[in-house]
Amino acid sequence: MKSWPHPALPSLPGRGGPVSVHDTASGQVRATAPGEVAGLYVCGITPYDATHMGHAATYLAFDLLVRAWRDAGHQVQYVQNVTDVDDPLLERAAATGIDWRDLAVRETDLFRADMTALGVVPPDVYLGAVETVPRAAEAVRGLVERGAAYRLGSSGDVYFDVAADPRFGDVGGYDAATMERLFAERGGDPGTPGKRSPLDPVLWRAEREGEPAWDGGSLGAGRPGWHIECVAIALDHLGSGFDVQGGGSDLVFPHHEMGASHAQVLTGSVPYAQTYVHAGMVGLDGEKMSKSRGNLVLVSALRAAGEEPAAVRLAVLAHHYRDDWSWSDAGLATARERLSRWRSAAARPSGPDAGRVLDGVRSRLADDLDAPGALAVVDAWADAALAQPADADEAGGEGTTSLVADVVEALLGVPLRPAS
Ligand code: 5CA
Ligand code: ZN
Repeated sequence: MKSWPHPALPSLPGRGGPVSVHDTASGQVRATAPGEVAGLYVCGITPYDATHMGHAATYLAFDLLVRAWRDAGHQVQYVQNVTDVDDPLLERAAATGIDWRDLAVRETDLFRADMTALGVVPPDVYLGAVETVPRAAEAVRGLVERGAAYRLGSSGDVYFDVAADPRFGDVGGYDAATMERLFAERGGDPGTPGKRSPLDPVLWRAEREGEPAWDGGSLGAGRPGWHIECVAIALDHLGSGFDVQGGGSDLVFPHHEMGASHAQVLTGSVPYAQTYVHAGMVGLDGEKMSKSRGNLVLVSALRAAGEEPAAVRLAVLAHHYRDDWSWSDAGLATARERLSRWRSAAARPSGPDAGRVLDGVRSRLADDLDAPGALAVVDAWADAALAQPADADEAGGEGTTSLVADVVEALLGVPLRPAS
């Protein structure tokens, strides 16, 4: 699947230091320790509706990680999926009388346009579930061969036996009751009769009347379960033990827990990912923003209303990626003002010491992607620049404003120069 165009990344003097992020599995902020190539898998959209600010915030969080890793001298192998066949997509397509494939294409196109506008660095590998069904089916057959999966006689569906992974539960660290609750809330089927454990997730859903299906070889016709799709793509393009598995915090359980277990049993290698990084949930009026609730602020609607993407970006970056927060017009207004101040300061011929901005933004981002801290560094510089008479002979001298503009564009993705 094609991804989207790469934003400009001005080069900066020197290098950023090692990047630490919060790991859900250990509950600690830990240094990522990639080799030359840093491996990142971020769970992509289910394209049955337009991108909302919650999705955008999650992709912006990992965009900061990619930028910080690049600045630290790593190449980044960034892999993302599109869940372009799944129950909610099929249901929405049926309800609106549109072919599910057309719906997925339409919403994925809109997502690409939104990501391009927001200056999000694209994944290097962007793959749909549909185009990777054969790989997912192979992974399911591998789990059957290892005795970690079983077929339900009633439906022919194949389930993963969570007891096959002694480390099951390590990603989220939840107790059994919480796992059961979250499993039921987030697409699982704890009540399906005949399962060994209520938590066992489906690996291969046998063909149903009116649903798309693919040849699964010994599995019969059907389609893969959600978790194994991501695992098949990640193992193919990153291999076991890659650096960061990312997504929103609603994916900790069951999605990332099950994915880790599938992969660990399939490969015999532990851990699946070195670090599990989760972005907080963005809400509106105190409720999680979600397609199913319909309380959405869409990136495309903001763009259509003439909102500048750089302001939208700053409205998101004013929040730490791990926090849950609510989108508001007031937050967007603050972001517009900030953008305008930064631009006024950057338009001056010179300003205060830019090296402190470079070091400060680098060190804030290296510390668990502290975007609000990075914004405060730039705010302090802009305030000092604007407080000086326009013709003052500044300490930083010529080139300072240009370096600050490069720092802000390369590390925060916010262009300060007038569009040429
Ligand atoms: N296709 C699956 C992942 S394989 C999926 O969860 N799709 S999604 O469209 O529902 O969400 C896409 C990404 O946005 C996921 O990483 C999800 O965790 C994140 N996300 C969804 N809702 C929110 C929200 N309200 N706030 C922050 N992130 C969110
Ligand atoms: Zn996923």
